[in-house]
Amino acid sequence: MLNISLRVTPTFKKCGLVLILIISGLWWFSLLRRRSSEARGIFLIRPNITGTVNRKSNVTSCDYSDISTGALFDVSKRFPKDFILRHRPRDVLPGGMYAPSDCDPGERIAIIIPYRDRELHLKVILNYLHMFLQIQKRNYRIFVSEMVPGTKFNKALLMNVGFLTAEAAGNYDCYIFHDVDLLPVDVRNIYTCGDHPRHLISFSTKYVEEGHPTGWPYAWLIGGALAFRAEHFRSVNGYSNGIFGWGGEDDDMYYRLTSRGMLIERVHPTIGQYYVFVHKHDRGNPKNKFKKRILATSAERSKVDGLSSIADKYSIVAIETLTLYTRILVNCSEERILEQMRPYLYG
Ligand SMILES: *[C@@H]1O[C@H](CO)[C@@H](O)[C@H](O)[C@H]1NC(C)=O
Ligand SMILES: *[C@@H]1O[C@H](CO)[C@@H](O)[C@H](O)[C@H]1NC(C)=O
Ligand SMILES: CC(=O)N[C@H]1CO[C@H](CO)[C@@H](O)[C@@H]1O
Repeated sequence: MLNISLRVTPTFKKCGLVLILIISGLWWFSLLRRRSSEARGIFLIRPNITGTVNRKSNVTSCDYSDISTGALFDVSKRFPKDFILRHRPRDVLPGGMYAPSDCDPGERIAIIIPYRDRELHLKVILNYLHMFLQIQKRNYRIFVSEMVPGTKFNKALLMNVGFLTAEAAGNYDCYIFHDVDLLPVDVRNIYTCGDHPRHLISFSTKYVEEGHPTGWPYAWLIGGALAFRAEHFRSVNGYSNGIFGWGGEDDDMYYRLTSRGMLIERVHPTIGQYYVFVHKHDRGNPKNKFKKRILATSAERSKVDGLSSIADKYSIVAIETLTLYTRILVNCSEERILEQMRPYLYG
């Protein structure tokens, strides 16, 4: 047998490395392109809920350099819930739409809140977010995505349906998935998308209470408030459809993003502060027993479990244009979805 010993010069090594980088870059690029074109055309178009606040053609762009307000309240104190409940948002159009009249923010955002049985939190967050986003001069619409009574909470599926509905309604520039019990404290934390998916939280009172003095328990945490451009969200195939009950969907999203080499931006801790309502663990929303298995299969499963496979898994029971938000009522069959996910859940 020939014994070929290949002696590599440093330059040759460098060239090889660059070549490998280029090739893997191209491979990722083609993968992402393929994924995003695959996902297109599957979602439902519901023209009846179209409606966004149009960009004004000749008003000047909003100036964000003059947002000097910082924190709206002191996170270390009791949250002024009564004040927020009394506060009535003004100038909101039906469906929870708003755009400033004196300037153009240049970006339209959809806030998507997956919701289950927390009426007080919903009231507080709606009042609060309208105020917060109006101070920030954002052009936005708030969607609340909810399961029909009697079904188990599937937060990730609700977020997917919220995304598809919002996209069909207004083809937004930016989609922000937002928990119902989280209040952004600092107005300088502008609700907007970046070049990468952006996690808006870097400090949360909930984690301080749970014994993490930095307000931050682990590096890969991306739950709570996450901002995507549509192409970011589509390139990871959205969230999983098969996570019922409490927990796992955000870590699953983390692996979806990182397995595709996507970077995640995070808002600086000085302004990324959130107040979190403490609540007892919801009844009727048990911990997800497949969590371990789900997180072990995230990367592989993300190719087939998400926006690309959602069409036959849910139905929209109603879309209501309410005073402060657009309500999306969703039905799905847990048994049927889990049956389809069987190979990933039972191994
Ligand atoms: C904006 O456009 C409208 C008509 O489209 C015009 O009446 C108005 O004067 C314009 N305003 C400015 C500030 O240019
Ligand atoms: C939800 O779907 C199930 C079938 O999967 C059906 O029996 C039930 O009536 C639906 N609920 C509503 C409120 O549409
Ligand atoms: C064609 C159609 O279904 N139109 C409906 C759209 O939604 C509004 C309420 O938001 C109804 O009043 C219309 O009848």
